[in-house]
Amino acid sequence: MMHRYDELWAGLGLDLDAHDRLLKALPPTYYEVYLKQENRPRGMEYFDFVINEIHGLRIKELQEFRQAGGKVVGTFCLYVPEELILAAGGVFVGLCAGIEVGTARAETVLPRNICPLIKSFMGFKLSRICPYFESCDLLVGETTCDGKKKAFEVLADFAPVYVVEVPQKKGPRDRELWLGEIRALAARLEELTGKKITPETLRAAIVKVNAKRRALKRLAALRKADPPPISGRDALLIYQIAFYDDVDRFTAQVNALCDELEERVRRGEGVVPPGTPRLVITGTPMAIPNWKVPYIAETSGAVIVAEELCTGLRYYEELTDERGETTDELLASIAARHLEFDCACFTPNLKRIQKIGLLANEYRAKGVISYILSFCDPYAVEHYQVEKGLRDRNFPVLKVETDYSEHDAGQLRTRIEAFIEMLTGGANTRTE
Ligand code: BJ8
Repeated sequence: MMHRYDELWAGLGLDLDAHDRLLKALPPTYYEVYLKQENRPRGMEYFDFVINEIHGLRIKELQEFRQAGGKVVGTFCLYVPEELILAAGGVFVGLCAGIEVGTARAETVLPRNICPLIKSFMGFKLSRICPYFESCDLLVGETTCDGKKKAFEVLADFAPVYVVEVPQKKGPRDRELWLGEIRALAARLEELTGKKITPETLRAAIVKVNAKRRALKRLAALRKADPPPISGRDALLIYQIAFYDDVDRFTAQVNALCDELEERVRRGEGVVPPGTPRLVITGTPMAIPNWKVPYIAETSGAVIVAEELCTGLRYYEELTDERGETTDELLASIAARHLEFDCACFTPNLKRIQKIGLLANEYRAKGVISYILSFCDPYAVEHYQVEKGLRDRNFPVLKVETDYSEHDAGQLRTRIEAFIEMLTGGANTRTE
């Protein structure tokens, strides 16, 4: 049962009726996808609590922080470094949305046939139903895909927006441009918060975020066990919460969960029987509460053991070098770290393709789901390379192109079940 915070929500200017409809939609889904799972780790209680209070206690914390003079910065992409926001004394929140809400409003300013993630965040803002959006003092967008890049121009009519230019290649000239963008963002954040970014604040922020990433890496490594001690759905939920929660508290909770999972692995205890077919998911991010495909896969006889997603490996894999002496050296480390992971917006992007194969190998996956949000050109076109790379390594791949609606859930289940059946039968072909 979600608690109500009407005064807080009204104070933020939310449309309370529309917000109520959103809140009502979530509990049955959450029960079905999460709470019904058997043999969940006890440590998931904290993350259930965070979801239950996602529009309550965390928003209250953000408001208290703002009332004390703090600034909240919203982002939409991994290429906007959270370390910088923290070093400038701000708080970072991820604003990508994974639910079909506010579509009618979004379509007044966007084309109908656009990626659901973009439509969803625009719908959230225009319908005034997201307390995170309404808590932000600045939104930082980026020039990754064309849809987002142009959507930020529209968004700027409704909220303060700053856009960083992300290069499309990773050569020396691109790295130089990117470092300049990181420096400029640092200056913009200092202007927003009125606080200087110093080597000390920057290093402390890097150490803090590295600790969060290390905890997530630890969690990921435990999923190599057969049986895995935690479901793919629960791991995804944790990655999604990483974009909202207080960094230190989240890190401590993930580490506490890992202590429990280590015990489970030692006892050979898991969430599925040993030998359950293991899957890797790769592709576009799954923003909260987009759990559709993992839910279907894990209720069709498989278990997801790794995600080559921004809500997964791309978020935590690379750490930032903590060793620089000056602000500029540390900014350079942040810039370098952010060009280490591989979004399909870059060209060429073959390291991503190799990574998926290595991941599938390391996690002993039987197959890979290539997950693409509808109208996402970068990932849809790059699927060709993904499939080719996986075929070379003898990994079967299932391409799933979908949106946030439930209208294709039945059809998806049929396809995913057939894929899993094929994997367990030992066949090795493509399923389209
Ligand atoms: S680093 S994946 S978070 S850009 S799904 S909006 S690409 S049309 S979200 Fe992304 Fe940063 Fe890359 Fe990650 Fe466009 Fe595709 Fe939509 Fe996307």
